[in-house]
Amino acid sequence: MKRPKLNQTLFLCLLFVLLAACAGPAAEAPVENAAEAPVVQAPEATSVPAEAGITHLTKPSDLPAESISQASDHDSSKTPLAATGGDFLTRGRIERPFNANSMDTYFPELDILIATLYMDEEWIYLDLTLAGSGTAANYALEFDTDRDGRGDFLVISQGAASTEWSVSGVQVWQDADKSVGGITPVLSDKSKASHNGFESLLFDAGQGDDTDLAWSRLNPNGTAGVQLAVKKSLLTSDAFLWGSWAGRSAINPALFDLSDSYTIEEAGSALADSIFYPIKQLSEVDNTCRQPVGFTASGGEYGLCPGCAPSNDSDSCTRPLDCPEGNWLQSDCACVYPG
Ligand SMILES: [Ca+2]
Ligand SMILES: [Ca+2]
Ligand SMILES: [Ca+2]
Ligand SMILES: [Ca+2]
Repeated sequence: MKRPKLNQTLFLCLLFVLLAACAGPAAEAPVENAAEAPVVQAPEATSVPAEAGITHLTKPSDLPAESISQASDHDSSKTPLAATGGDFLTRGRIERPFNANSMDTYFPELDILIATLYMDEEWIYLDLTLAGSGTAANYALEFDTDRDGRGDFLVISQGAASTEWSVSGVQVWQDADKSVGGITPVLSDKSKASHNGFESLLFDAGQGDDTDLAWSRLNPNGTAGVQLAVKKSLLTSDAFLWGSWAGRSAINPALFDLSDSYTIEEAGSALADSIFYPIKQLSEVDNTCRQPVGFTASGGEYGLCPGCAPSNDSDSCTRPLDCPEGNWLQSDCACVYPG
């Protein structure tokens, strides 16, 4: 009489094991399905607008209290119809926050007054103090990381319109083939540029190997200005030169150096006493001189700000060695090649 009871017990155990075995996969199935779902949907995500599919792991916060570098720039609001100084295209110095030809419209949002660099553990920040607010414009931070005078990276903010950090409109370009600057970096070459400027787009509004690489925002403190943030990991060196830009269509990566893309005859000059006055093809753009970070400048660096090194005085203008004496125009600090 014991055998039927044993069989019944064995049967119940077997049934339990079978149910448990079935229950296992059934319980895991939703997890597997959940894990597979994004893979199935991924191809469709490529057709979604760029910002929609971006997941950010980190973003910049407030700027550190202490800056690491600063460049002051000419204030062109002081004189109507002309710049007060700082506009020597053939030396890479540009001060043109005006419209072309008549120069009767001044754009305070394109006039950099102070450019300040900050750095923390993860980010390099550029803070641009502008003469005033206006139509959304483009701003850029240029790095020369091997200190040969050729810009290596260009971080551009296009149309920043909020005080919140955003990757929208932010691009990072590289001059991977070392063509920026043509024959002589920063300075105008004898013939106009045929090179491609910054040709490699590393980051575009969150698209790129690092979706968090670069950000921008309007100054959140109420003063007219724009801030850019880019990861320190972009740069291969802790010692570099940096400069900044404000402009509209002139902030075009393919046109760098601008001093090689326009002759001074084409570009004109913003200085009232120049024979090339007024500005013509190159207008609505401003830049700053370059400051060193992480090293002591020798004074021979291209585009270096005045006073950065004992032997450096960029405000004094001397004829470059590669400019024939007959082609030198001291009043414009320019080497001019007829025809
Ligand atoms: Ca300025
Ligand atoms: Ca360089
Ligand atoms: Ca290039
Ligand atoms: Ca050049």
